[in-house]
Amino acid sequence: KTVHYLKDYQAPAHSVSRTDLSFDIRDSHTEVTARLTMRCERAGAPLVLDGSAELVSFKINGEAADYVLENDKLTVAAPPAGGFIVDTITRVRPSENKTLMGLYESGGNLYTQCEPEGFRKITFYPDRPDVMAEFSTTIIADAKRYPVLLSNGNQTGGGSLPDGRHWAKWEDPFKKPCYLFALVAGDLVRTADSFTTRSGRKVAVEFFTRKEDAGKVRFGIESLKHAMKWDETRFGLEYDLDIYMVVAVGDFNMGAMENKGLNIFNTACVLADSRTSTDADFERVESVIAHEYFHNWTGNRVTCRDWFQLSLKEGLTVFRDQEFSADRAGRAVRRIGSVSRLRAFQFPEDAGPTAHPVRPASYEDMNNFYTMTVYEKGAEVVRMYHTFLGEAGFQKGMRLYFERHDGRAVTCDDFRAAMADAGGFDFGQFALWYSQAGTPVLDIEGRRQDGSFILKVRQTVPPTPDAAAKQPMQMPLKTGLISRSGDSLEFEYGGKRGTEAVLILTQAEQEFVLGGVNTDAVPSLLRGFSAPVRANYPYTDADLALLLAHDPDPFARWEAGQTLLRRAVAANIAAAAEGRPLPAHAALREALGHVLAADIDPAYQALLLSVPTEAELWADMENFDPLAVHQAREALLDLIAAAFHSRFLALNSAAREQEERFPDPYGYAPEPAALRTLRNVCRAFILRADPAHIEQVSEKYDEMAKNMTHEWGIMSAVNNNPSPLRDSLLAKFGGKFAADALAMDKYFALTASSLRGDTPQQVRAALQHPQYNAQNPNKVRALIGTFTRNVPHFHAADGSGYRFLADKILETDRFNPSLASGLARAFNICRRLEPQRQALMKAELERIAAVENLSSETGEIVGKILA
Ligand code: BAL
Ligand code: ZN
Repeated sequence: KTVHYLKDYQAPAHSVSRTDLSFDIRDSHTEVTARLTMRCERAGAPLVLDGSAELVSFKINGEAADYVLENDKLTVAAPPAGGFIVDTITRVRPSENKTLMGLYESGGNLYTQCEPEGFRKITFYPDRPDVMAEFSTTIIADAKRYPVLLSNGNQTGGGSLPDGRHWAKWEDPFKKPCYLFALVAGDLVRTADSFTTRSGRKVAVEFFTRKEDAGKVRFGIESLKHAMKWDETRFGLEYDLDIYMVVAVGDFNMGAMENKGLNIFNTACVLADSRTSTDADFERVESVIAHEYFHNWTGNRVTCRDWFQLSLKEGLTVFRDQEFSADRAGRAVRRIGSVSRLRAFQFPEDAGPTAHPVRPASYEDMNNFYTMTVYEKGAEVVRMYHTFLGEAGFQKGMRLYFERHDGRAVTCDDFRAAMADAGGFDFGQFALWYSQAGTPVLDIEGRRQDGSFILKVRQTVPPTPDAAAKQPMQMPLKTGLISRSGDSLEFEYGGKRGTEAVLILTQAEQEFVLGGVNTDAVPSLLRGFSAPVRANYPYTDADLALLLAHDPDPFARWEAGQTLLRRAVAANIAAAAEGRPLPAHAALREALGHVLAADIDPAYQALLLSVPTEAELWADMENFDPLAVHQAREALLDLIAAAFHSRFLALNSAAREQEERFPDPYGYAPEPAALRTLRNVCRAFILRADPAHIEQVSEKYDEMAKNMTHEWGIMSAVNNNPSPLRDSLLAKFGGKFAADALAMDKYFALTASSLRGDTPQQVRAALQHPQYNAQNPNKVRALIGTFTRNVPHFHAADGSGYRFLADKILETDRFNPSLASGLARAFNICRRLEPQRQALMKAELERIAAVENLSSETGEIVGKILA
């Protein structure tokens, strides 16, 4: 195995100023002609090009050149000094390429995916992000089979050729690394629109889909135009080409890809209509469309020097898409959603065998580093700059970043320096956020003393596989104080008086004196989740109930409720372990009663009623039995459902009445969507309290299923129901949406997430379903990926769930290693499980590791878990 280290970085020995490509698309293969205009940047260095395609011809300055081709590297020992031309011809077979990297076929059309290292599957090239060139692309293909021929930039030529063929030429005037190259050829329908930039330039907006999907692009187009406008208004950034294209493809490893001027999207992240997409799907489309658009500046104009710096573009761009979504609608709800995701998926990663810093120090296969840590924790790191500097200071930092680095490939340190220099703020210690893995823990105590409230904060960063000893980090702790009567108290801090302050943590142990506090107070901590940490404070249940009722910060208020809920699950676990009856949770029920009666945003109310997921609950557990946690959580849900059955019925009816008053009640818009979120929470509790209610649901299904959000909510609410009616409803759902691939993903997810005893058999049967396709990542994630989050079945005590997953990983690894290694991450939890399950999981991991020809991607993940 080859390990790549950040410390070994060397600037490229050869640069490329122009890359002129020609793709001759034939039935059996595609011939790729590449002309690279290169220059030697380090005298005497050999020329090294990455490539794994079949090489037909290789010339330097028009002459056949001597080279050695080994391990996907072509080396010329003594290339010319100064400038020279490299001409290569390669042959690729897109229809045989099931990795979905490089040039591949999906549904008869051709698409590319080059990030991070797919370009080398197309031609021989210095496939690294710090080699930036201007590209031209000529595509020649049969006009009937491939009427649409697209690449990056602007189209500068095209026409007919003999034998029914045609050609198109595209030129991209902006220098870019090859990972941003894209090509699409196929029979696609174009939906056109336009956007006029603030300087008055008219940009063509074109979305391409298969014919049957053309009716589902309107929302994506509108989202793009909102994103273009927002980036001008909030970040002062304008689009730079004359055309912006988005292509939807059903077979795609990622969510979407920001190729310059020619984004390629997983259909799941661009298509939306309310009959087949939930409100959550609409929101995802809006945010992913925005994310890819925002990359045009943060990623494309300024890119990464090397792949260790991936978070430079991803953390920043996630922060930007989060802010966009928050500005569009529901800042509080969006923020809590991001924090929940971070806690459910990134915290476990940061506490497990694949933990790595936001800027990893090493990798075996870069595909394994498109992680929650690089993306979501990276976004939290960017958010902390924003919290320290404020909006104006942060934007000043962004302007300086672009002034210094536009058109270049740079590092996370360059970004940090721009923020520090523009803001006059010392971010020296902040560098640790890029080099230390692990979620910091804050143990906080508070006391009143001499008219002040004193907070004592102890900070520890846990050991991770890469490093045991950690240093304290610099971070903002946004804090308020709430009086016993629920008022926000004023206090003095840092020479200012107010109801909120940002405390700056820098040391392992620190005291903060909040002055002028003459009454009993409860601290409201980590407001807005101001740093990606676990914060502990010895709150009483009464303190938490007070914060849940009165904290003006929506995150801190929600967090108080979550802490109460976590404590309730923990109490259930303890009682069950000791054979005691489960507690009655009177204080929690009282607090939830207030939440149910509160006149608040329904989407926020729904969040306050959500019990933390198992993945979140496991966060501070070792040597645990996942089933015991699951049962304790289920018991709490049962108790809440029973205690408030009539309230949930009433709330659901009230929300329905409000929903029906909207002019377009079942189309997507934030306000009715918020009502539907609440309604679906109510439905789940109602069916839990009264499983026989499925009979009415079944009778009235068609009347109730007004759009996909309703259908999804109803189907989710009956999904664990033992009645055969659940099976007939699910079968009906599957029949109704048989022709819609994205809706069928929901069918498979429902099948795999049911808690019913027959789920493993149903999942196995689904593998044979005519609409299932083991080579399609969306289907595999919907069925197999969902199954790995089905706690009682995946963690079945006999190891059958682990065995099933291992079989699927091995099958998938043979043709799509990225997809397989993603599935393997479900085993990350191994070391924290109780010994028997740990042994069962380990046996499956060892079975995978022993397979000959296992991919380096899957091998890296499995190897780290077993290490
Ligand atoms: N760059 C890979 C897909 C994304 O993060 O936008
Ligand atoms: Zn991205």
